Amino acid sequence: MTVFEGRFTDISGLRIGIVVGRFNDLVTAKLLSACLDALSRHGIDTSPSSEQLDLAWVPGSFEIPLVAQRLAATGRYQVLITLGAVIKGDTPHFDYVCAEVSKGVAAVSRSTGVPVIFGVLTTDTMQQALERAGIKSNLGWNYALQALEMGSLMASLPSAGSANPPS
Ligand code: INI
Repeated sequence: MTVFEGRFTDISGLRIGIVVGRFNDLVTAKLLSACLDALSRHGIDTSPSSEQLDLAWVPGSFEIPLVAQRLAATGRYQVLITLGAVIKGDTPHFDYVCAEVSKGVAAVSRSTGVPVIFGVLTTDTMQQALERAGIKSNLGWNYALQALEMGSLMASLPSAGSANPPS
Protein backbone atom coordinates (compact mmCIF):
# COMPACT_ATOMS: atom_id res chain seq x y z
CA MET A 1 0.00 0.00 0.00
CA THR A 2 1.22 3.45 -0.82
CA VAL A 3 -0.03 6.34 1.28
CA PHE A 4 0.15 9.72 -0.43
CA GLU A 5 0.26 12.83 1.71
CA GLY A 6 1.14 16.45 1.23
CA ARG A 7 3.98 18.11 3.15
CA PHE A 8 4.53 21.40 4.95
CA THR A 9 8.33 21.19 4.94
CA ASP A 10 10.87 20.40 2.20
CA ILE A 11 8.84 22.46 -0.23
CA SER A 12 11.69 24.36 -1.84
CA GLY A 13 10.67 22.98 -5.27
CA LEU A 14 7.17 24.47 -5.14
CA ARG A 15 6.17 27.38 -7.35
CA ILE A 16 3.00 29.13 -6.23
CA GLY A 17 0.76 31.65 -7.97
CA ILE A 18 -1.70 33.83 -6.07
CA VAL A 19 -4.68 35.57 -7.69
CA VAL A 20 -6.34 38.19 -5.50
CA GLY A 21 -9.36 40.41 -6.04
CA ARG A 22 -9.20 44.15 -5.31
CA PHE A 23 -12.95 44.34 -4.61
CA ASN A 24 -13.40 44.56 -0.81
CA ASP A 25 -9.65 44.94 -0.46
CA LEU A 26 -10.10 45.84 3.18
CA VAL A 27 -10.67 42.09 3.49
CA THR A 28 -8.59 40.64 0.65
CA ALA A 29 -5.43 42.55 1.62
CA LYS A 30 -5.69 41.02 5.09
CA LEU A 31 -6.17 37.53 3.65
CA LEU A 32 -3.13 38.08 1.45
CA SER A 33 -1.02 39.33 4.32
CA ALA A 34 -1.72 36.22 6.46
CA CYS A 35 -1.25 33.97 3.44
CA LEU A 36 2.20 35.44 2.69
CA ASP A 37 3.14 35.26 6.37
CA ALA A 38 2.27 31.55 6.52
CA LEU A 39 4.10 30.78 3.26
CA SER A 40 7.18 32.66 4.43
CA ARG A 41 7.25 30.89 7.80
CA HIS A 42 7.15 27.56 6.00
CA GLY A 43 10.17 28.42 3.86
CA ILE A 44 8.65 29.90 0.70
CA ASP A 45 10.56 32.92 -0.60
CA THR A 46 8.01 35.74 -0.51
CA SER A 47 10.49 38.53 -1.27
CA PRO A 48 9.87 40.87 -4.25
CA SER A 49 12.62 39.04 -6.18
CA SER A 50 11.16 35.59 -5.44
CA GLU A 51 11.30 32.96 -8.19
CA GLN A 52 8.92 30.82 -6.13
CA LEU A 53 5.93 33.10 -5.88
CA ASP A 54 3.97 35.30 -8.29
CA LEU A 55 0.99 37.50 -7.51
CA ALA A 56 -1.76 38.71 -9.85
CA TRP A 57 -4.33 41.34 -8.83
CA VAL A 58 -7.72 41.28 -10.56
CA PRO A 59 -10.62 43.76 -10.25
CA GLY A 60 -12.99 41.39 -8.45
CA SER A 61 -13.78 37.76 -7.74
CA PHE A 62 -15.58 37.35 -11.06
CA GLU A 63 -12.23 37.77 -12.88
CA ILE A 64 -10.35 35.27 -10.70
CA PRO A 65 -11.02 32.11 -12.76
CA LEU A 66 -9.83 33.63 -16.04
CA VAL A 67 -6.51 34.73 -14.62
CA ALA A 68 -6.10 31.49 -12.64
CA GLN A 69 -6.69 29.59 -15.89
CA ARG A 70 -3.96 31.58 -17.67
CA LEU A 71 -1.46 31.03 -14.85
CA ALA A 72 -2.28 27.32 -14.55
CA ALA A 73 -1.84 26.83 -18.30
CA THR A 74 1.75 28.07 -18.15
CA GLY A 75 2.79 24.90 -16.31
CA ARG A 76 4.97 27.09 -14.09
CA TYR A 77 3.02 26.56 -10.86
CA GLN A 78 2.39 23.43 -8.78
CA VAL A 79 -0.46 25.17 -6.99
CA LEU A 80 -2.51 28.36 -7.18
CA ILE A 81 -4.22 30.26 -4.38
CA THR A 82 -7.25 32.44 -5.11
CA LEU A 83 -8.26 35.14 -2.63
CA GLY A 84 -11.44 37.19 -2.77
CA ALA A 85 -14.31 38.51 -0.70
CA VAL A 86 -17.88 38.46 -1.98
CA ILE A 87 -20.25 40.18 0.42
CA LYS A 88 -24.01 40.05 0.06
CA GLY A 89 -25.70 43.30 -0.95
CA ASP A 90 -29.29 44.24 -1.68
CA THR A 91 -29.33 42.78 -5.19
CA PRO A 92 -28.77 39.29 -6.67
CA HIS A 93 -25.31 40.38 -7.92
CA PHE A 94 -23.72 38.46 -5.03
CA ASP A 95 -25.23 35.19 -6.26
CA TYR A 96 -23.91 35.62 -9.79
CA VAL A 97 -20.39 36.48 -8.63
CA CYS A 98 -20.35 33.59 -6.12
CA ALA A 99 -21.56 31.09 -8.68
CA GLU A 100 -19.05 32.15 -11.33
CA VAL A 101 -16.02 32.24 -9.07
CA SER A 102 -16.74 28.96 -7.30
CA LYS A 103 -17.58 27.00 -10.44
CA GLY A 104 -14.82 28.75 -12.37
CA VAL A 105 -12.10 27.92 -9.86
CA ALA A 106 -13.20 24.28 -9.69
CA ALA A 107 -13.24 24.09 -13.50
CA VAL A 108 -9.71 25.52 -13.77
CA SER A 109 -8.44 22.99 -11.29
CA ARG A 110 -10.00 20.02 -13.04
CA SER A 111 -9.22 21.11 -16.59
CA THR A 112 -5.57 21.93 -15.96
CA GLY A 113 -4.71 19.41 -13.22
CA VAL A 114 -3.23 22.24 -11.16
CA PRO A 115 -4.76 22.44 -7.68
CA VAL A 116 -6.43 25.79 -7.07
CA ILE A 117 -7.15 26.71 -3.46
CA PHE A 118 -10.55 28.37 -3.10
CA GLY A 119 -9.82 31.28 -0.77
CA VAL A 120 -12.85 33.35 -1.66
CA LEU A 121 -14.95 34.37 1.34
CA THR A 122 -18.69 34.51 0.67
CA THR A 123 -20.44 36.23 3.57
CA ASP A 124 -23.66 38.03 4.41
CA THR A 125 -21.89 41.00 6.01
CA MET A 126 -18.58 42.86 6.07
CA GLN A 127 -18.36 42.00 9.78
CA GLN A 128 -18.46 38.26 8.99
CA ALA A 129 -15.77 38.73 6.33
CA LEU A 130 -13.49 40.71 8.66
CA GLU A 131 -13.93 38.09 11.39
CA ARG A 132 -12.45 35.56 8.95
CA ALA A 133 -9.71 37.91 7.79
CA GLY A 134 -8.09 38.96 11.02
CA ILE A 135 -10.57 40.09 13.66
CA LYS A 136 -10.99 36.55 14.99
CA SER A 137 -9.00 34.17 12.83
CA ASN A 138 -7.43 34.79 9.46
CA LEU A 139 -8.24 32.18 6.82
CA GLY A 140 -5.42 33.48 4.64
CA TRP A 141 -3.12 31.41 6.84
CA ASN A 142 -5.22 28.26 6.25
CA TYR A 143 -5.27 28.80 2.48
CA ALA A 144 -1.45 28.95 2.48
CA LEU A 145 -1.19 25.65 4.35
CA GLN A 146 -3.75 24.02 2.08
CA ALA A 147 -1.71 25.18 -0.91
CA LEU A 148 1.49 23.65 0.46
CA GLU A 149 -0.33 20.40 1.18
CA MET A 150 -2.00 20.16 -2.22
CA GLY A 151 1.02 21.34 -4.22
CA SER A 152 3.32 18.77 -2.63
CA LEU A 153 0.66 16.04 -2.68
CA MET A 154 0.00 16.45 -6.41
CA ALA A 155 3.73 16.37 -7.13
CA SER A 156 4.02 13.07 -5.23
CA LEU A 157 1.18 11.26 -7.01
CA PRO A 158 1.87 8.91 -9.92
CA SER A 159 1.17 10.44 -13.28
CA ALA A 160 -1.57 9.18 -15.60
CA GLY A 161 -0.72 5.89 -17.29
CA SER A 162 2.12 5.06 -14.90
CA ALA A 163 0.29 2.23 -13.10
CA ASN A 164 1.78 -1.26 -13.44
CA PRO A 165 -0.68 -3.66 -15.07
CA PRO A 166 -1.58 -6.65 -12.87
CA SER A 167 0.58 -9.67 -13.78
N1 INI B 1 -16.53 41.38 -6.54
C1 INI B 1 -16.07 40.83 -5.39
O1 INI B 1 -14.97 40.29 -5.36
N2 INI B 1 -16.84 40.88 -4.27
C2 INI B 1 -18.08 41.46 -4.25
O2 INI B 1 -18.72 41.48 -3.17
C3 INI B 1 -18.58 42.02 -5.46
N3 INI B 1 -19.89 42.64 -5.46
O3 INI B 1 -20.61 42.56 -4.48
O4 INI B 1 -20.28 43.23 -6.47
C4 INI B 1 -17.75 41.98 -6.60
N4 INI B 1 -18.18 42.51 -7.77
C5 INI B 1 -17.28 42.81 -8.85
C6 INI B 1 -17.11 41.62 -9.78
O5 INI B 1 -16.32 40.62 -9.18
C7 INI B 1 -16.39 42.05 -11.08
O6 INI B 1 -15.12 42.54 -10.78
C8 INI B 1 -17.18 43.12 -11.86
O7 INI B 1 -18.53 42.73 -12.03
C9 INI B 1 -16.54 43.34 -13.25
O8 INI B 1 -16.58 42.15 -14.03
